[in-house]
Parts: sequence; structure tokens; C-alpha cells
Amino acid sequence: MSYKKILTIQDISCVGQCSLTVALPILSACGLETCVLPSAVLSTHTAGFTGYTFRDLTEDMPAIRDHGLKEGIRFSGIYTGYLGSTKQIDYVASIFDTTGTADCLKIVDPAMADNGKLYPGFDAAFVEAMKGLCGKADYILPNITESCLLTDTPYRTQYNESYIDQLLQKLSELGCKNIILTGVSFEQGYTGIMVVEDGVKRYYRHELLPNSCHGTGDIYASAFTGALLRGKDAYTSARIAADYTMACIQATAQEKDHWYGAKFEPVLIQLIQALA
Ligand code: PXL
Repeated sequence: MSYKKILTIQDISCVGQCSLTVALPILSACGLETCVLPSAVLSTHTAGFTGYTFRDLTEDMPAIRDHGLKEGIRFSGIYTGYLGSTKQIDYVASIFDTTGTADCLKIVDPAMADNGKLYPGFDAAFVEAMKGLCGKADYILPNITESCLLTDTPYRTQYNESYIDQLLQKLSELGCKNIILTGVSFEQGYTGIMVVEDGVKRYYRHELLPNSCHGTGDIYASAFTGALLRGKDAYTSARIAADYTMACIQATAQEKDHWYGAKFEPVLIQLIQALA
């Protein structure tokens, strides 16, 4: 197995099992040298906690980029998650253009919305900027809410395959040819992932678990990225990531006090075994 260096750009939520505190251990467990560029530091994530602190690190980003360039540091993969501001998206675009190896894979999780709503602090200008970043990516991982925002499509909770096909078509018009659309459910009791890779569409259906946890989008995107950088194709990576995310949700079931995140650590071994 070749040893690869990846850069992940997203926030540090000190408490809350999301973004960098999830991506760093998962990508490391996948056997990748994981470098980080924190987009912001928050005391907790914004979904359910109140009164959290938010330190925007936008203005640190160009200097961090330029120092890495001066040192000759290049990445085989760049994976972005929650970004703290619209201006940051421009810096990330320039990091895409300058810091990758010739075959660098760029993965964008446009983490900004769920259940029909933008997360607190995001606005229409952020969505517009995110459309541009998705156009520069090799792989994007939106959920249905994010896909609707990125394609100016009304959000629906009930839909059929032609609605999903329209979303996929409009997402591809942003300029990204590989799409991993998460949370696609056609039947009660089941959900799944729609994967378009090099023009071929495949669906991975799995059970819909009764409990849901915050942060599973970040767990999913990190595991997907880890598998992809380990040489798996997008469909296999999507399947491995879905199975691992389900194991995390199961590990967290019955834990009323653990509402803020998923217990991804005790089941990391399952992800490692799936990649072996
Ligand atoms: O899980 C996505 C995420 C990441 N980072 C922060 C968040 C969220 C979602 O709410 O608030 C700070």
C-alpha cells in the first residue's frame, strides 16, 4: 500500500464529535498521513449547543498555504468539510489550484445544511460560493438538502427516482463529474447512497436505523475519503463508509446523554478491517 499525504480543511469543534475531531482519527486509521488546516475554532458545534464561541481563522489561511508551498509540501488528496466563511471558500479554491500533486483527488463535502435548512450562520452568498467550489472538486458528497440548495431545487421529503436524477444532472452541471448523494430513501425503513462515477450511476441501499446522530455526515465523508485514497473506487468507498457509519450509529443507540455526536471510536476497527 502506498503511503499518501492528505490535507483536510474544516473547523475544530472542541467538543461535539464532528469535523476535525472526527476526520483526523478516521483518516489516520485509514493509513493516511493526515495534515490539517483548521477553518475556525468553536467551543462546540452549532447543532444543539447554545452560546458557543467561534474564532474565524480565514485570515490565517493564505499564510499557512504559502508556508507549505515554500516548504515544497504537496498533497495526494484535499478534502474539505465545514468552512467558516465565504471568503474562506476562495482561499480553499486557491489551495486546490496550488498545493496538490499532479494526480491530487479533491473531495468536497459541502457541509452547510440538513433537513431542509441551512446550519446557523450560513446564507445565500455562502451557497453561491460553495457552488463554485463543488465545480472544482473531483468528488462531492452533498445530502439532499445541500443538493437542493446547490441546484436551486425545491426541497422535498417525498420523492421518486426522477427527482433524484434531476438533482444529479443539475449537480453535474456545476462541473463535478463524481457525485455521492447521501440520504436517498425510496422505501420506508431503508435509505442509501446514490453514486455517479464517470457517468455510471449505482445505488447502495441499506437499513434506515431508528436513531440518528449528529456528525454522521462528517464520519461518512471522512471514511469515504479514506477508502478512496486507499485506492477503492467511489461505489466501494461509498459502501464501506455507509457500513461504518451505520456501525457508529448502532454503537450510540440507547445513549440518551450522547445526543451531540456518534461513538465512532469503538468501531474504528470495522473500518480498518473493511479496508484490509
Ligand atoms: O457536522 C457538520 C458541522 C461541522 N462543524 C460545525 C457544525 C456542524 C454542523 O452543525 O456546527 C461547527
